Amino acid sequence: MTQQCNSTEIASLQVNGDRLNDTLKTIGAIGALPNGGVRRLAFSLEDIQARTILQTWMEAAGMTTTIDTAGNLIGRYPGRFPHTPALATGSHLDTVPNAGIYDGTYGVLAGLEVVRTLHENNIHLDHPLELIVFADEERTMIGSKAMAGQAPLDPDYYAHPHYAPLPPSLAAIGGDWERLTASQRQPGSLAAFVELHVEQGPVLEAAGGPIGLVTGIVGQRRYSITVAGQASHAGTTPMDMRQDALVAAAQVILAVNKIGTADNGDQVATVGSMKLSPNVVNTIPGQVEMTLDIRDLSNDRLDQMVATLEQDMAAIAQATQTRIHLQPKLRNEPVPVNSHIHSTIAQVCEDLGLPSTALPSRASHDAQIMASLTDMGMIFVPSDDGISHAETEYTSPEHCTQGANVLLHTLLRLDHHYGCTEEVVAAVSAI
Ligand code: HGY
Ligand code: MN
Ligand code: MN
Repeated sequence: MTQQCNSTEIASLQVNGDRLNDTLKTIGAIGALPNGGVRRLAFSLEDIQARTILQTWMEAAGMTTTIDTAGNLIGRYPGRFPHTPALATGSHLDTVPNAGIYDGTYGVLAGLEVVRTLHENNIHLDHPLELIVFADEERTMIGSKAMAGQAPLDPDYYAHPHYAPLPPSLAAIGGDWERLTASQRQPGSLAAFVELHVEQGPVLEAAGGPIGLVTGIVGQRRYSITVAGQASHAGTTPMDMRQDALVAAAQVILAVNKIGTADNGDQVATVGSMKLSPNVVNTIPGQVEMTLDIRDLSNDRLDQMVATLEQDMAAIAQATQTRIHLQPKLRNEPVPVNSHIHSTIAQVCEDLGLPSTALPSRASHDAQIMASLTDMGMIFVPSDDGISHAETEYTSPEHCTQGANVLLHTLLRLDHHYGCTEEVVAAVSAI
C-alpha cells in the first residue's frame, strides 16, 4: 500500500474543521427538540437513523463496516499490516433524553474526520484503524461492556420500567442478544484505544486551555432505591399511624446529599429520578422508586459512601416503618489512563502549539471499560459554562477542530509507538 505523503507532509496534516462541524450539525439535527436540544435515545429510530448515516460515511471514507452482536457499529480503515492489532477510537451516538449535540457524537465524528483526512491523502497507518460507535453508552453501556467481557448475561439485570427489554432493543440495531459473547474482544486484539470527548464540566474552560489531558476516569456506581410503605387514605389515617414512603424517600435523598458533600471531597452523589405511587392528591404514597448515581476516583471512598448510606437507610426505615431496598444497576471501576498515551497527547499539544491541562474525567465513558482490554487514553475539549446533558451544551467549532487535530496526530504517533515488530511484519508479509 503506497503512501502519497512524506513524513513532513504528515506532520503538518490538518483535519477539515468545516467538514467536521458540518457533520456535527447534520447528526445533531437527528432527534432535534424544540428547545434546541437533542433526544436520540439508544435503540430509538433516531439512534438507528444516525448510525445508518455514520455507516454510509464510514464506507465512503474507505472503511469496511460491521455491527457486532452487542450492537457496536465498527468501521475499520485498513492498515499496511492488516493482521496486526488495530488502533481504535470512538464514542457513542445515543444521548440522554434532553441532550446537547456534542456528548459522545463529537468523538465519533472527530474519529470519522481523522479517517476522512487519512483517506483523501491516501495515508494508511501500519495498524488497521477502528472507529467504534458503542451501543447504549448512556444507560446500560452494553456495547463496551460486552466488548470487554463485562456485561451481565441475565437480561433482567437491565430491566427498567421506562425502557424496552434489552434483547429486542439490541436486535433493532443489528445486535444479537443470544450471541452477545461473540462481541467480546480478547486482550491484545487492540493496540490502543483513545476517546475524544467534551469535558462536560467547568475545569477546562476555567483553565483557559483548549485541550484536556485526561489523567483517569472516575468510578461510578448506579442503583435503584425502592421505598415501600403503605398507601392509605390521606384524610382518615392519623399522622402517627402512617407508613409514608415519600417521607422516608425525602430523608433518603438528604442522606444521599450528606455522603456527596462529606469531608469537602470531590465525590458526587445524585438522585436523578423518582417515581411515586399511587401519586394522587388524597392518598399517602405507598411506594417510591428512585435512582442513585455516586462517583469518585477512589473505590475505597465509594465503598465508604455506600456503607454510610446503608446505615442511614436502615435508621430511616426503622423510624418511618418502611422497607428500603438498594439494588445495584451499574458499576464502573475508576481507571487511570495509560501513561505513554497521556504523554503522547501532551507532546502533540505542545507540537501543535495548543495549551493543555491535565484533569480527571468526572463523567463515565466507554474508554474506562476499554481500559480492561488495551492501553487507553482520553482527550477533552472544553464545554462552555461546564454544561452537558442539557440543551445548552456547547463547544466552539474551533475547539472541536483543535481536538480532532490532536486525535489525528496522537493516533499517527501511537502507530509508530506500537510499531509492528519485525517478526509480525515478516509473518504478515509471508501470508
Ligand atoms: O453518566 C455519564 O457520565 C455518561 O454521560 N454516561
Ligand atoms: Mn458521553
Ligand atoms: Mn452522557
